[in-house]
Amino acid sequence: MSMERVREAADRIKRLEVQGATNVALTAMKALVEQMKASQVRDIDSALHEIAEAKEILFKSRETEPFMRNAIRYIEWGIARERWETTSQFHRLIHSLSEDLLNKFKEARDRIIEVGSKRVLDGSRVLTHCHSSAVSGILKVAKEKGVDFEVVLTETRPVYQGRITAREMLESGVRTTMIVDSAVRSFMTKVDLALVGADAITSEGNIINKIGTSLLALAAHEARTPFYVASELLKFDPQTIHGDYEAIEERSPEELWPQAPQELEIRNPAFDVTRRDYIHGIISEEGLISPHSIMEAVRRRYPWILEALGG
Ligand code: RUB
Repeated sequence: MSMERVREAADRIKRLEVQGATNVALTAMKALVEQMKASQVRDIDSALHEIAEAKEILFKSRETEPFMRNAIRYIEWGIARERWETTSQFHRLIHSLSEDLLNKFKEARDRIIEVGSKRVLDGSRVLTHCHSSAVSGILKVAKEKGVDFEVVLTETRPVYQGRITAREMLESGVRTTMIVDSAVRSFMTKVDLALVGADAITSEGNIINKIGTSLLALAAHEARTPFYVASELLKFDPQTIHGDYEAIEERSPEELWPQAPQELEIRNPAFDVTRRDYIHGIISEEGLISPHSIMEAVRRRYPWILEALGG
């Protein structure tokens, strides 16, 4: 099988045409489902073989994306667990597994927005970094509810995802100020809340998000500004339970300086780790939880994330 749809999605993800953990997971899952619906698999072995091929391509597109990996493993796990005998039964199963997942995504996001929007208070200023659809969702709903607040956001070097957030905020009528990433400490005393998204949550309750997030958390800690993370527990990486580190994607040096002097070494990690000690709370589908209780929350809500871990 050519895996055309999967390859095309992986390319768009790699190029950042699709950006943010949630959009990446949705795009990867939809591509896999389309590919499987077009395929003529007749038995479990050939189905699992095709999924393995798709996983190989999609997982490499962006390394630090457990949400995408969990979504694909859910489909794989369902195919291995459910009874199906014909190609058309297989196609129906794929369809219902993807519908289940989409419902889980939606339920989780709705709850995060409901909980998170209560943390945005009248007269307050919220600092954010990068572009997170969870954070944008919270801020948009707070605005719709009539809360009068402002947003301060970083431009987010090197590829300026802050501009995406800025446009969304302005379209929603939120007063918005952009700062350079290195101005975070200067502005931390002028804001009431720091709110970011996440790409990954580890078993220790640490979170991984756009490079610079951990600096923001440190500055928030020093200024005693509450630092919250809005994230689906679906971003939990089960491999961290076994001691594995979450891989941090390293992107092209060209993003920093195209045609830089050849002898210059450029490093461009896309994400960094924020220790749980700096996180006031994770705004999740299980409510506002402490990073310390992450394992219980995942076990309660998504036992399959722990069961479906198959590489
Ligand atoms: C995006 C980023 C976002 C998280 C959460 O990085 O760090 O904060 O992915 O996003 P990039 P969401 O632009 O490199 O993908 O809340 O949409 O899942």
